[in-house]
Amino acid sequence: MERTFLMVKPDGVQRGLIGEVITRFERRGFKMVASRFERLPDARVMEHYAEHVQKPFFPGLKAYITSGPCFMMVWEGKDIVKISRDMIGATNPAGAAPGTIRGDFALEIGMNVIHGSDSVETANREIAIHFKPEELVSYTRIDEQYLY
Ligand code: RTP
Ligand code: MG
Repeated sequence: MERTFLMVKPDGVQRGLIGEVITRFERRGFKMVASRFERLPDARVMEHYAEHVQKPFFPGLKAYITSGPCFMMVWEGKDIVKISRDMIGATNPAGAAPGTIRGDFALEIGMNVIHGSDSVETANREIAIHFKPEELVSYTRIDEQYLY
């Protein structure tokens, strides 16, 4: 089954949106298989945002993402990478559709509440950066027979 890496960013944590985010993914039928609440160490920020390290917005992004704890998660389900990106909405909340997480809760590109992996390949890379294989649990949700 496909997996993705999701992270409630420091603004989302400070605004009390962890539960809201989890509820949306649970209701859709997705299954959380790992989580951790932590302030990201610099080295892991560089690894996670390797594609953005040279960009002009990176210093601001790094300061923001290390400004407080993040809620890190691995979720599992059919087509979860594409569907979770759709549920999260556009990177710039100004263009995020109502009904998406960013479209409902954010106003600024620099404080957009949540991160989600943008491809299956990226998801596998990000899961490996933030979690050890043994931290991912395997279980069956009781409603899976009606979801699949
Ligand atoms: P994310 O990685 O956080 O899920 O967001 P994303 O794929 O929608 O956007 P991405 O292009 O990967 O950018 C990563 C994060 O960097 C910040 N950003 N700021 N000021 C800017 O122009 C700018 N561009 C990107 C955002 O916080 C974005 O989520
Ligand atoms: Mg991204």
